[in-house]
Amino acid sequence: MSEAPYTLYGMAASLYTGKVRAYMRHHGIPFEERGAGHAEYGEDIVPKLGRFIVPAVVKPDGSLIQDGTDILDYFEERGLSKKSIYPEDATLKAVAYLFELFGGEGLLRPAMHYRWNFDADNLAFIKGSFDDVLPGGLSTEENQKMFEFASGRMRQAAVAFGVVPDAMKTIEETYTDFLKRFDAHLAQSYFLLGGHATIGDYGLFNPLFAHLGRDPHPAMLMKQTAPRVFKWLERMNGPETFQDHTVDWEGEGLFASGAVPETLKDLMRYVAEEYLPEITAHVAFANNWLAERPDIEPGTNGLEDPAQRAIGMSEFNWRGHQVKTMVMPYRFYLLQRLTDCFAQAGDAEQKEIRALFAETGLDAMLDLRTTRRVERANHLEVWGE
Ligand SMILES: N[C@@H](CCC(=O)N[C@@H](CS)C(=O)NCC(=O)O)C(=O)O
Repeated sequence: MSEAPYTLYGMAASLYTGKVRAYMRHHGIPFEERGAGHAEYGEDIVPKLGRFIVPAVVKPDGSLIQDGTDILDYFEERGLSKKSIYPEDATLKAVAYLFELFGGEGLLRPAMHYRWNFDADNLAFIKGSFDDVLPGGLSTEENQKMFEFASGRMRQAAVAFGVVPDAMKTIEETYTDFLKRFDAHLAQSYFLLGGHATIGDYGLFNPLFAHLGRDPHPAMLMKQTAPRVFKWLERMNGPETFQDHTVDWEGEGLFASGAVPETLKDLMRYVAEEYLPEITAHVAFANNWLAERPDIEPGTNGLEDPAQRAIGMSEFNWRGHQVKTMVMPYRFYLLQRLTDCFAQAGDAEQKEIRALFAETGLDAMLDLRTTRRVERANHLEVWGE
C-alpha cells in the first residue's frame, strides 16, 4: 500500500478528479494518486462503491469517500483547508454554491464538445489519458478495443448532455463568451470571489481544467483567447499563494458582500442564460417523475439499478435550440446546497442574496425545489423522505 496517508483513485482526464487533486495539492494533504485501472480499484473499491466512478479517496483507516464535493467537505470539516473554501458572508457563500453547481454540471456541453468533436487535435492525447482507467498488460488490440468502448460511452454521454449538431455552433459562441467574461473578471481578482479559492472555483475547475484546459484543442483556445483563465488554472493547481501585480487585487481576503464587482455579475448573468432553463426543466421533470412514483422507498433511487445516475431525459429550449438532456438527481444535491444556504440566511442576508440574484436574472434559482430531497447514502444518490 502507499506510504502517503491518502490514496486518490482517478484519471488525468477526469473532470471531477481534477477538483479533488487541486484541492489536496493546494491544502497540503499528502496523497498518492492511482489510475482507476489499478487492479485493486476494480477488485476492492468498485464493489464497495456499487459502481465504477472516480474520484474516490481511501482514508488512512482504509475507509472510502466518493464524490468530489463530499471529499472536499470531509477535509474542510477536519479543519484541513488552509483557508476555508466556504465564505463566511452569506451572499458570497450563495454565489460560491451557485458556481459549484454551474461549474460541475452546467459547462458539460462545451467540455464534451471540445473533447470529442476535435479528433484530429485531441484523440491521440485523450487515448493516452484513458490508459489510466484501463487495465495494464493489454495487447495493443485489446487496449484499442477497450478505449473504443470507453470513449464510445463518453461520446454518447456528450449527446445526452445536449451536444447535438444543431447546437454546436451556439456551444462554441457561448463558451467563447464565457471565457471572455471570466478572463475579464480575473483581471480584478485572483479567484472567483477574491484572494483565495472557494467551492465556486473548485466547481468551475472541473470542466475548465480536465477538458477545456488540458485537451489540446480547447487548451489552445483558452491560452490564445483567455490567458488569465489559464493562469487561474495554474494557481488552482499549485500549493502557493500569489502576489500578482498584473491583477488589480491584494491579499487573500474575499470581496465584501455588498461590493460584488460588475464582472462577477456578468458571470452570474451568463449562468442565468446558459443554465437556469436547464435546471428549471430538470426540477420540473423530477417533480412529475416523483409524483408518478409515490411509493419510492426513502434511501433508494427509485430505479431498478441502484447505480443508475439518470432518471430520464428532459426537453427544453436552450438558447433557441430544442435539446434533450439527462436528468441526474446529483444536480439537485448541489442545488439544495444553494437553496439551503439561502433558507438558513437571516432576513437581511436573504434580502441581499435575493437582490443580487434578481439583478443577474437568477432570482428563480433560489426557489427551485424537488418535492423530495436528494441525499447520499453508501456513496449513491438516493431520495429522502
Ligand atoms: N458527482 C460525481 C461525479 C463523478 C463522475 O461522473 N466521474 C466520472 C469521471 S470524471 C466517472 O467516473 N464516470 C464513469 C462512468 O460514467 O462510467 C463526483 O463529483 O465525484
